[in-house]
Amino acid sequence: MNITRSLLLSFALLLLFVANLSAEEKRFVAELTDGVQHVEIVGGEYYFDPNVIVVKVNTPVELKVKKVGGFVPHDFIVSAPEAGIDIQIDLKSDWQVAKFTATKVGIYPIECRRRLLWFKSHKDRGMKGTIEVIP
Ligand SMILES: [Cu+2]
Repeated sequence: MNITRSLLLSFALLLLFVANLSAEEKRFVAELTDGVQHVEIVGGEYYFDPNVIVVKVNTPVELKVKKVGGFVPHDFIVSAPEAGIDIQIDLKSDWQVAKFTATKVGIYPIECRRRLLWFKSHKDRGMKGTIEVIP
């Protein structure tokens, strides 16, 4: 193997490593207070934190979301009407509240559907997550 090829290979491995880092799982189990599960999520370039939310089925959820960082617009979308979750919020720098009660155990995707021109969508850059509804 010549030096150019081994350099290219090292670079590719480095890219894979960085891509995995950006997909790091940050798990949060909703806190139950007075019968309501509370969750706070921030969105930035290009992530949600936390990005794995665990909630109990048939128990109300109060989910607060906001964005941090620059001027890039972001949204927060969970489209799972079959499970009682249908959220579409344009993120602002102030907290916004979504209330729902998940009615079906399962794993449902969270995503930002924004995209600038022909660039990769925010979701493809890592701005995604999941809501895990447990029994
Ligand atoms: Cu975004």
